[in-house]
Amino acid sequence: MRFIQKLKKAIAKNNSLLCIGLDPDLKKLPNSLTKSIDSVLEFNRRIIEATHNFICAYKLNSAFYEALGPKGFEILKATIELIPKDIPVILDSKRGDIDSSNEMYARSAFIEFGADSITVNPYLGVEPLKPFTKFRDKFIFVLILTSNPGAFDFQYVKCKGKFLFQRVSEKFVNLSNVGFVVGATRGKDIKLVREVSDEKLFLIPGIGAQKGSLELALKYGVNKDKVALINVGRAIIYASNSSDFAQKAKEKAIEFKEKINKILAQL
Ligand code: NUP
Repeated sequence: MRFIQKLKKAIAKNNSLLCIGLDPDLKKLPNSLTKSIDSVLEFNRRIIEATHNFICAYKLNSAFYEALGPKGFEILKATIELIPKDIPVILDSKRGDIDSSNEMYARSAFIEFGADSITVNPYLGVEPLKPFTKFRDKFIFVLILTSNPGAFDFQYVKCKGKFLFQRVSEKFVNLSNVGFVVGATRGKDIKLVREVSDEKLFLIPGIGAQKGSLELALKYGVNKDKVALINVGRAIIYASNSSDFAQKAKEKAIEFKEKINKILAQL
């Protein structure tokens, strides 16, 4: 099924725009599990089991799996297989290279790991991203305006009267199966990206641990159908460091889902 259809169904089924970031960090695993690579799949399994009815997607940052070495790749694949088939999976690997190399990154994400979507870096240009977009049932999220302080180094450089991130978003506006990553910490600047298109789907990280504003993220981030993906990682998956971690993650997920829906109802 196409990413967008799968996402719409999951949003409707669970009445949720929440996307959970499954970024397992050995140091932060709960004390009830060994802080070793052997616990990672079990940790993910328990979080998925506890939360999958309250979210519309999972986002897995591949760095957290690659950092575990060869076994990490197996855990990444096994985690994706654990996720119910009706919930879309976004692989946050921020790929982006020349086209022949992107061909391999796309194969890896979509065929080998079975992800529904991937994040990509636009720095090498629009054309080299074709190997990703030619998978018509998949979806790419292009980094436009990121949540980290370093966003100011390049993304806010003025370029023919606008910020570079606006110019980048304009380049992708007419491509289908392409959405934008915008950081919740960017507040009202998200509006500058939304002005480029009232249709594009935004993936919005930076809520919770990075203290972005959920109100502003939704106010300026949702499209004309009132849809955006609100990603929360650490604030949910590490809600407790003892044996109740899955239950606490579930409670946090419900709390975020309800907060999102309350704000949406007022927009
Ligand atoms: O601009 C971005 N900011 C950001 O935090 C783009 C991202 N892809 N991310 C990712 O979102 C980050 O790498 C991490 O995987 C997740 C945020 O997690 P957390 O701060 O909710 O724990």
